[in-house]
Amino acid sequence: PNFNISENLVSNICEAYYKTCQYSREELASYSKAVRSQEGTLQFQNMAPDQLWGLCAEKITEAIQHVVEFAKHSNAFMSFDQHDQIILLKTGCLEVVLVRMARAFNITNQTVLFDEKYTPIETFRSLGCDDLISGMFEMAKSIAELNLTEDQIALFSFAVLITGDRPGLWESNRLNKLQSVVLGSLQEMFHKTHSDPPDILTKLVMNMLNLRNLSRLHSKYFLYFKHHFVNVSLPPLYKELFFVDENQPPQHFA
Ligand code: 4D8
Repeated sequence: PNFNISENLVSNICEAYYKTCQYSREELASYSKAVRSQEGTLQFQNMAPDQLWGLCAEKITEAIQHVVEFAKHSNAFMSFDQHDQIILLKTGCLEVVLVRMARAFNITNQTVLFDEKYTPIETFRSLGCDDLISGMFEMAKSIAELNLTEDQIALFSFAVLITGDRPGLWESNRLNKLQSVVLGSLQEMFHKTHSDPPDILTKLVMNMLNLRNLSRLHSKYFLYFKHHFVNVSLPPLYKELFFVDENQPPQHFA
């Protein structure tokens, strides 16, 4: 198929996104009054790291499941072979979660929605991976500051998902072309909402590189935690996505 009929493409991506975004903007805003108290934050800070890691893995996995659904609802994504779909989800799902994190990030008080409450970065201190967590918060903040509309978040997260240069892909060229079409539509949208469209697009493209670095950093910590906290039971999907074992066929995407 070719993707020149970009109007259909765009509306299908947005629809897929609206079906799977978990919280509407209104819901997120209504949560914003629920800010975790200092005592509440301390409770997490004093938690055993393995316990907090397990909890974070659970939450991230839930968010990832919605990203998998997002991909499945997109005709363009589904037009690729399952082989490529799996690589794209494995390498890109955390990046898409981080794009989605920007919507659940409150710039005014630098908090993120976690376990029903907006909570500061200190909540995650006991994990002992400050560089990863602060990188994630920085990323959420820098995307949130761009004031994207929901349609724009939909297109941007889709562009991240269909990155064509992940190792092992069969259809890199077609993915790259599709990504250009999506980014082109995104820039067109910026003409209606932003004063300097090329500038916003440049910022987003820079964020894409940064997202990739964060995803790598997360994978490193994953292997480290998995090795050190052998007793934590993790969601199967989380293990499958981030535990690099070439001999293990994927099972939990269904
Ligand atoms: O829509 O699923 O409800 C964050 C996780 C977001 C990490 C989730 C999280 C999200 C990253 C839990 C732990 C982003 C939403 C809620 C849970 C993404 C931190 C906060 C989803 C958007 C906000 C709202 C800790 C949802 C950064 C990371 C720790 C590691 C050990 C990797």
